[in-house]
Amino acid sequence: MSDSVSEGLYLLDYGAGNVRSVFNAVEALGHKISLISHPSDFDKAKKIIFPGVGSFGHAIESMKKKNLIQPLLEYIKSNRPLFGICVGMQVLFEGSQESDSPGLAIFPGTVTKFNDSSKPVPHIGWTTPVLVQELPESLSSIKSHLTTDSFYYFVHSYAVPYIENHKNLYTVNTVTKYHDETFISSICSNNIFATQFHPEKSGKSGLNLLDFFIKHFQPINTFPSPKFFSNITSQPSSRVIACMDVRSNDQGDLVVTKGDQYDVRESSQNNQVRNLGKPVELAKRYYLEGADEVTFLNITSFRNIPLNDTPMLDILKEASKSVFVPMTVGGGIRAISNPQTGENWSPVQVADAYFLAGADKISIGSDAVYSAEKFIKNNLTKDGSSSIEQISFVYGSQAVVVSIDPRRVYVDNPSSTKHHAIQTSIKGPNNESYCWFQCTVNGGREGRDIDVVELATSIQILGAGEILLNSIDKDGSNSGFDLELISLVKSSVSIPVIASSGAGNPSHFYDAINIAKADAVLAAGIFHRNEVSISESKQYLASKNINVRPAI
Ligand code: 1PR
Repeated sequence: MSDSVSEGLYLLDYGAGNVRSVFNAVEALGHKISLISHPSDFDKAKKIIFPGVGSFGHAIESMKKKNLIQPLLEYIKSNRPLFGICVGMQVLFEGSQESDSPGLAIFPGTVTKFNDSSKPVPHIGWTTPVLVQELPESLSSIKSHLTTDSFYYFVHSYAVPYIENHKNLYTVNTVTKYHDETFISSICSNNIFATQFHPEKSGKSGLNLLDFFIKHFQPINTFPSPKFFSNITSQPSSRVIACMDVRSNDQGDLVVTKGDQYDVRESSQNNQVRNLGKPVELAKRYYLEGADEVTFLNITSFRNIPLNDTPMLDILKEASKSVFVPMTVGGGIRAISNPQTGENWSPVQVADAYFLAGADKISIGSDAVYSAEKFIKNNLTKDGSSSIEQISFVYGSQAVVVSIDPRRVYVDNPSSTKHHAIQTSIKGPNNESYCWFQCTVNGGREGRDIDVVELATSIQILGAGEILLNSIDKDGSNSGFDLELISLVKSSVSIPVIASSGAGNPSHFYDAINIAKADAVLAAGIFHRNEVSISESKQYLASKNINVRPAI
């Protein structure tokens, strides 16, 4: 790519969010991009990409603190192109139900919260934008990027609702349907192009769209008279996620390992840690095979200080250069103090390090259990002290996943336990017909007196945006997911639930989605051992009429 195309291309870094993803996506396209981090940088900019991750209020307040609001408004007034992404689109409106801070009011309207009584919220997943307006000639080539074959990645609880025939709709480019609500998924007005979805995390479709903006987008001063298309059929798809459990092996290298009911040592080979490959190489492979997300779990981080675990941060940095779908990282996300040096890190500082290294979501395991226990003890009162509350305040709940490691505890009679017990078709060792699901910490090593329903409902109130639901009983078994566990959790919360542990073939994915109503399915062993590929899994799901983003 010639430097003239890239010249003057800037990325607005207001210090709250993962700018690395956009940076890497632009560089992978062969362009150069510089950071705007000071008001004077706006003068040099010819095109700006304005990525937004996190909450509306935090984005506005961070920009205020850095004195970026006035220069941004002047930049927009000067008719130079701007590409707003997600919260970078939302702040262009007058305000949001998410915050009392006013927006930039470039566009009329308020960003509102999805209604979670009928569907999982946040909306997390891949779906297609639907063009609702005839576009001007200069934008006709954008149409090829906004067809119903182009899936983009959305992650948000708030959106600008689409109101048909509203007088301001001349700015609407595409809309997207999320169950019963239709919202604006992209706008195009004069010098502004903005999307609710994340092109930098939308694989090839997203990279093409960014490339279009960088190479071809010019301000459009005249729009043809509105001519709306009303065939809005897009619907969210089910996600297929590849998970890598990462730890040091006995030689000290970070490897992808895999447990059998959480035991990652191979008894037939001198008790060595199983080594199933290198994390970055596997992540790249899964991206190319069509994974909708990749997850890294640093499974022994409870033993050490994750911020000193720079190899894990290096893995993320390296993977984010070639993996353009969302990456989640878990392991050791909590408040940390180092007794040797006296240093202290807040949970947000620990999360910052992971986000800056390229993570899009962080996953909290043990610390979520302790937070839920405290929340229940305090009569369901939030006091702002938990890692979930603190990180979701800054990055938004959609960036906070809670990873649950439950195991079955069998009872003869539901009244013999204070915990939520279900009747089960998988009988216990003494032929018991009931069980409850006990939450554990430290990689399943310690059982706690809290069940999965108590944990799931508490962490939702504390601000988690998604649940990664493992099962110690099913982990590594290839015998299918624990459908009873997934159904129980799904019926207890309104946030999305990722089914994990036990996948042995694609029909297990179908059952988790179709029977247990999981929002996404995750597997490790079958993908690492090449028993089933991600594309085969997706083809199978599509053949069963499950809406999935086709593998690329
Ligand atoms: O407690 O915040 O430090 O987080 C630690 C994280 O590491 C937690 O998310 C916990 O689930 C994970 N973890 C800890 N120990 C293990 C272990 O295996 N010994 N891995 C572990 C959990 C479960 C899944 C696995 C699925 C799918 N692994 O990640 O990938 O079960 O496997 P399958 O498809 O092969 O059946 P914290």
